[in-house]
Amino acid sequence: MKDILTAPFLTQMRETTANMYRLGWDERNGGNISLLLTEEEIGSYLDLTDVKRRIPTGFTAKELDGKYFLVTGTGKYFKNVQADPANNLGLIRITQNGASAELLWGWEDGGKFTSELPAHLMSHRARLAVDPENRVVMHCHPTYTLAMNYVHPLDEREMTRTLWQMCTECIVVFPDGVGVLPWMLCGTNEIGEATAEKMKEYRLVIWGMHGIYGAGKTMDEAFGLIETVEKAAQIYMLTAHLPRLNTIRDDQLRTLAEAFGVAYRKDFLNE
Ligand code: 2HA
Ligand code: ZN
Repeated sequence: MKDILTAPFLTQMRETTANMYRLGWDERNGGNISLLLTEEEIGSYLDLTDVKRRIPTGFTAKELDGKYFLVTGTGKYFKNVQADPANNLGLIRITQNGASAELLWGWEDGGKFTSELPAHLMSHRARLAVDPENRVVMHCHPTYTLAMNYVHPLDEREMTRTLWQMCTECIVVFPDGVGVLPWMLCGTNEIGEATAEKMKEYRLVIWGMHGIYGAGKTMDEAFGLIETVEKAAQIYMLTAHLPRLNTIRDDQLRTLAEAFGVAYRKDFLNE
């Protein structure tokens, strides 16, 4: 067996959590990531018959049975993942119609998966139905995105259009826009179901006054989506209280989207 600490997926997870921590998106135990892995990817690092523990998930999702996920742990700090992956991360296999997670590696101190596992697994299921190559679901609390939630209508069309106006690249990076949920209790199956419902349509979902979810084929895609929204939200927060002299007009946004050939939410722009 090869040393799992040398596995590319583990390196990626350590680097991503470290980056997110340093960007200020994941204070204390804030944020969580799940990465879908294949048996081929992990088979040379782990004995897949050696189940350390079985942990109930509290929900069902039969489409996910037999799938493997590398997941951040509940109560764990992104700040600590880089130096101590074996206590802060876990690699699980989903079984029993989604009701059980078999721990194959990690959480060596007795820990378990993020409290947001329902939102993650339900979002994986929703994204996989739209894009069979989706692998990553990422949640965090980016500062300016959160700030914007307090001073901007929590409306998908309005929020997306404002973000698109803040940086020329936005409509090209997230032409599908940003889904928005009102404030809801986190860590529940209800917010998981609501997030997954939005994920059928969007790769980005804002949790009102809490944070954001991003999904993608790779860690870079999910990270890049959130990073671009956060940059746009930063520009918004730096300018919202000042007289607006210039903007990217709707016809210019349309020109951009068409020049880059992206399928954008035409209904999110004004005539
Ligand atoms: O895991 O971010 O939403 C901590 C959180 C909960
Ligand atoms: Zn959170």
